[in-house]
Amino acid sequence: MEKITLYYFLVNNNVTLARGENIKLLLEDAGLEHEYVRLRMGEDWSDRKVQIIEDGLYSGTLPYIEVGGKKFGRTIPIMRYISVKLGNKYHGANDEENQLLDSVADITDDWFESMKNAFWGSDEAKTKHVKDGTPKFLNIFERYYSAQEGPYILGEKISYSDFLVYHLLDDDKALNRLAEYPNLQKLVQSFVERPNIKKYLTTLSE
Ligand SMILES: N[C@@H](CCC(=O)N[C@@H](CS)C(=O)NCC(=O)O)C(=O)O
Repeated sequence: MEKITLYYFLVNNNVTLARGENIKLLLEDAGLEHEYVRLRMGEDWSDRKVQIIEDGLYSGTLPYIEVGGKKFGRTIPIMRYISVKLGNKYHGANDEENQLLDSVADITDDWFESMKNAFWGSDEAKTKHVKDGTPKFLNIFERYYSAQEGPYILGEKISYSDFLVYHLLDDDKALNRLAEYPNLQKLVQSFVERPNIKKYLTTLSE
């Protein structure tokens, strides 16, 4: 693929927090040439929002990517688009596998929304999310991953949904809450050992 430019907010001064990082991880894993442009909410966002709506990203939201002079929006559709461009590299092998990936991806969106509402919500909402919200999603995903051989949702082959689940575990500070979730542990152990991911994660801790 041609060079990809990814645009997303820098949330809370944390370079990995929130939606853009799902795409960043996929770009790293695939070894694609890319640039990651970080925008700040208050600064130039309102002008940029008007501009991207004019350019056809009608929801006016981040993340989006620019490739070959065209813009493409929405996290999960962007991941699917890249996968398709790479010959379905991060898709399933048939309609049923792809339905499973769709379902898992859809639930990660519920999880993200729950986490986001707690993040911007009251102390009480935050406490409730940590106590009830996170375990609710850990249980759901443990069930999904325990139904497969693993380590990934489709077995040996990684798919775009695995990136979404891994990154939510990270965003929701659940990577160290996996003692009772052996299949999610297996996912994380394999994910962080993927050569390009391992290299990228090292750059984050430098
Ligand atoms: N489901 C969409 C959500 C897009 C979305 O709501 N993005 C937020 C940031 S996470 C945004 O752009 N907010 C600023 C705005 O709506 O003006 C996706 O994953 O792309």
